[in-house]
Amino acid sequence: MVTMKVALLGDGAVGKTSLRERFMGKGFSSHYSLTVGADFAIKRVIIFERPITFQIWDLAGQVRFKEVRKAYYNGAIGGLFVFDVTRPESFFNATSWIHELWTNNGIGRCPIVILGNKSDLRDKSTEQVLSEQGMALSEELSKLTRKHGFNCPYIETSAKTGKNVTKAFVILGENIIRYLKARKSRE
Ligand code: G3D
Ligand code: MG
Repeated sequence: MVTMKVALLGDGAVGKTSLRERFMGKGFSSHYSLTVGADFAIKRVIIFERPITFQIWDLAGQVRFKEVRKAYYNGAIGGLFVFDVTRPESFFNATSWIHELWTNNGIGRCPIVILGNKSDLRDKSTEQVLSEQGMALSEELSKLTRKHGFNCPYIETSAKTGKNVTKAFVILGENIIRYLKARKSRE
């Protein structure tokens, strides 16, 4: 059984915890790690017809200091970067979050899926991050990862309605498998 540690990244209140809850279903249990200042929850999924265990890490509150976040990223093989489509500043922080994760593994060496969350609020909001901006970020990051066997797709989600939530995690799992295969074949 393959276990994949994946980390949720992004500013406070963009919906990271809600997305994880939606994906796990009601009544899941999580385990808090004092050293990491975060908790993880386990979910088994089938990806490319193989059973995989996701260990999904979520920061407890917003940890301010980058040094503390090191342990959070340690051993992560994938990340979901989440921003709020109605809060542009949460999108502009993308590179900072993603590079912090990549600092651990080497630039481009850890699959990432970009999630534009709260898509259900898009029509009600005056401020917006356009789909085209999400796509452009995806394209930019994918230039750095393609040689490692995967892209960094952009997906619009809603933790409220459930739109694309399972899809986001499954695509991340698929890209992790692609990455591991590419890495193995190069050894
Ligand atoms: P975080 O873990 O990234 O800090 P949370 O974010 O999951 O705690 O979500 C912050 C707030 O946004 C919560 O509202 C949550 O219900 C809401 N939220 C999360 N995802 C969505 C979404 O897709 N659509 C809408 N409409 N709301 C969402 P409260 O009011 O509990 O603070
Ligand atoms: Mg949270």
